[in-house]
Amino acid sequence: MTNQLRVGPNTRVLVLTGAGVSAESGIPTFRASADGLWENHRIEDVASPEGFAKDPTMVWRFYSERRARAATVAPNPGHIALAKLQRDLGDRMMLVTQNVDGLHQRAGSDPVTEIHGGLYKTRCTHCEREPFEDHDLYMTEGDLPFCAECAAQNKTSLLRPHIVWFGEMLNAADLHRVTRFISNAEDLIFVAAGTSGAVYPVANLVYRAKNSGGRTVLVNADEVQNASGFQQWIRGKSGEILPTLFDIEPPV
Ligand code: BV8
Repeated sequence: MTNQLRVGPNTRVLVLTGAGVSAESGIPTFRASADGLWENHRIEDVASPEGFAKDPTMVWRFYSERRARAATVAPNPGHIALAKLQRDLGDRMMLVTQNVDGLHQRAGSDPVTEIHGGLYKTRCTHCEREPFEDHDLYMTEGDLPFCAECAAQNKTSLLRPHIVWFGEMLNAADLHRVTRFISNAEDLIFVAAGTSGAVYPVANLVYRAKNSGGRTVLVNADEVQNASGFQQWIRGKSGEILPTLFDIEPPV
């Protein structure tokens, strides 16, 4: 198959996924579906600190509906293929996802760098307590969650989704780990799968990989905004392409 990527004994593989990788599991993508709207709100307005400050009930409903939906779907062959690749390559592979749905973890991928946060994590808007696992749904104003640790100090602090919203910085340690993986690779393959390359700074990663001498490959259904960064575009569904994409050379 011409589209196979040879993974030699010294090859390191960085895979970046976006909403398109979860589409075959039944989770709508951001921009393709309903032109990036949710209940007639622009995603950028709902997934933002300003949106949360203005209407925390509406934002918690947005994330609660996604929590409920993601719990009803299953990982698809694309997720499963990436989990197998990680088992085969160990620390020679890094999986970075912009998705927050947890499907990579449910397919067995570990570790997963959730560069835009995670749907099933919640944190306090004020205190420094660690983000915690939370599968609860907060659909109405009466459901709004508040921090128990702040309450113990007579403070009222709303809890928020542990998501990187538009206008918020990405986790510096995550970004550092990704850029270090790229710069340490003697022989790098960078694969972006199911992402429109529309959101920064993640959309710039392909250029960092290309400029470091890496091979850059796009697995995507449609044209993307950062197309100039890719040396190869394998057009199609990630669930059909990823399972046979990598040809791993047995260790000598
Ligand atoms: C920051 C969490 C700085 C929310 C998300 C102008 C220029 C440059 C930057 C900016 C700018 N204006 C504003 C910015 C900054 C902004 C940004 O990039 N905006 C965009 C809209 C221009 N970025 C930020 O705000 C970031 N922070 O810059 O901080 C800063 C500096 C100082 C001080 C403070 C801050 C934070 C960005 C993170 C936002 N959060 N997610 C949530 O999920 O609820 S982004 C959100 O969109 C998702 O995480 C998602 O990952 C991301 C991108 O979407 P995709 O995953 O690519 O999905 P999409 O639907 O777009 O595409 C799917 C693709 O799959 C399609 O191409 C389709 O063809 C394909 N497909 C579909 N099915 C399949 C398939 N492919 C294969 N198989 C299939 N079956």
